[in-house]
Amino acid sequence: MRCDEVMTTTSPHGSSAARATAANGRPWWRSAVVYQIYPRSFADSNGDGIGDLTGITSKVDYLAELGVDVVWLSPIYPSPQDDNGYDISNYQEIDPVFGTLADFDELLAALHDRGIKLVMDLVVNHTSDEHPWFIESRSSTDNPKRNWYWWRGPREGMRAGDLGAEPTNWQSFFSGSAWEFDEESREYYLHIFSRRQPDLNWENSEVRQAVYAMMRWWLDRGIDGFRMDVINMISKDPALPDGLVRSGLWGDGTPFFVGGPRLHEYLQEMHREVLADRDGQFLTVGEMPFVTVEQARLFTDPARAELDMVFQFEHVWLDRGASKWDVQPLRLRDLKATLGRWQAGLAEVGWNSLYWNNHDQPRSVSRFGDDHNYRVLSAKLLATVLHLHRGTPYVYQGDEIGMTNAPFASIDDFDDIESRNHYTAAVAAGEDPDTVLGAMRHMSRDNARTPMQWDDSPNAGFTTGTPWLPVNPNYRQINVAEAVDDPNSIFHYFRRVIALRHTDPVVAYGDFTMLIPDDELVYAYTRALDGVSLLVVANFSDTTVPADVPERGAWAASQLVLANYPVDAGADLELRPWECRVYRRMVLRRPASPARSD
Ligand code: TEU
Ligand code: CA
Repeated sequence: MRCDEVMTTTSPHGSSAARATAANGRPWWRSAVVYQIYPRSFADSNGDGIGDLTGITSKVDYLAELGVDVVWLSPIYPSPQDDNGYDISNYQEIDPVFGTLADFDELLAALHDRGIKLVMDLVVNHTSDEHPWFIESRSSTDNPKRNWYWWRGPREGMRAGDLGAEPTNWQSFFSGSAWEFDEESREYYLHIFSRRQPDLNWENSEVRQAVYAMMRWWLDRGIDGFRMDVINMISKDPALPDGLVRSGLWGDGTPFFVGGPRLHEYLQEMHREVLADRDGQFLTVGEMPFVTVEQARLFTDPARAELDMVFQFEHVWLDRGASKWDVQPLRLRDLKATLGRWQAGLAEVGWNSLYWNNHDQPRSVSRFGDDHNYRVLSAKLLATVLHLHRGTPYVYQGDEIGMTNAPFASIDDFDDIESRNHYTAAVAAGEDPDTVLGAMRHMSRDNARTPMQWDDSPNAGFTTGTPWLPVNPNYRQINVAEAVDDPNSIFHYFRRVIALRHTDPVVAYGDFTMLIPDDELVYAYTRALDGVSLLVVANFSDTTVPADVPERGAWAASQLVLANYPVDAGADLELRPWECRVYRRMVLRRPASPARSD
């Protein structure tokens, strides 16, 4: 048995990741690729224009053909959908718009039959304001669940309900104050996202135990892990200090609720109470805006039993100024500096997640690539550069066919609460509506949420009804059917990139070394393991440029493993527009020269 061979307990076909630890003692998810599904927009099976579980089940063979090992489902729980499901009113059921628990079990079985795991979205920083816990909590100031949320009276000396009487000056991520006044009790409750997403009070151990019980319930149902929503915001500074006001009315509360004082304690308790004594290995990934490399080393250090990996945000915050709507040009040097620092920072301890986009970010080929003149080439290049880093890659639905940002015309085309609230607040503050819309076309989350493009039939085969969000009109050219039929498509290229991680241990486990960090056009790095070395070179421009890396000639003469252009054998490392190449060679380790000190 080869050192990287995995002891599979599930059916031979489909992806090889298995529930057990890889034979080499490394967790299975270190050689896995995750596919994120946004259920509202994936596949509609009953013509109501909204994607659903039966729709996803009808596509599992497509996912198996792509070769992914894990599916992460964005929330499918009952919800008034104020934030498209990230506002949950019942954690242990399925929203009827998505189906039933029986539909869920059928999907889980269909995925497992193909060796694909299922990771659920855990949204426990806040609930919906329609969750029974909050309805009880709100019902009276002495209700036993009052302290399950953050309730406070008005600011000292202020009259309840008046502007400025909020307990702190914190801004919500969805614009406006992070506090909502409750006429009934004359008190305020905290919501760092929408006012219909009240924050849970994790200081209260009853809250924590209720969450752990709910997690065990889903694990008992056979799921394989959790993606944890804004999990680094669950511990707040109980003193609730005001934040710095940089502009406008509200202050920045993040220093007081991001990476809070008891976060590590809670994550260790969660692991102990939910995962530690459970057979098998599960994947846990924590979404952590603002997290630093140093903090991530602690969160993902296996010895600390907190999380397997985190989603960091530095590389998706490079092209912004004061806010995400203040769009700035992206410099490749900055992108390499950030991703290189995360690679180096988690080389010895911890583990990286790798992603260009998700349901909160614009489409990667439109943002980091060139979706006009080089869509196919740049989509393949972005997959190559991302997937060959050290860490677990995440594919967001549609990446594998190169879906692009959408041509939103007016504010009426947008659905996302973050985008619509921003538009209202910005225009009310006197900003020019067209300028605001311009930024939203670039950065709105709705760019990621247009329906999946399956074929060139009406509504791209997503629904036989009226889609909840318009299908991108470019679906006639960009769709799964066309991609599957074209051996040179982005889809088949993704299959090769994903297969490389399954077949070549250097991809999953090799040491990472960034090359030519100051080059503004070429991204280049090596991976090395047990005498095998890979070189990845990628030209992020529409001009032909050299990849001026060390031992350039030797690399050019070595084995070409992957490329998005046809390459003549031995061709020099002269890269055409948006060209990427991957070379492989054996590097004979030179015997250590006795002189060396280190
Ligand atoms: O996102 C948290 C988060 O950081 C995002 O709000 C992000 O800052 C913003 O969208 C970027 O513009 C998580 C979920 O992924 C998101 O969909 C939810 O809206 C949010 O939490 C609240 O649950
Ligand atoms: Ca449906």
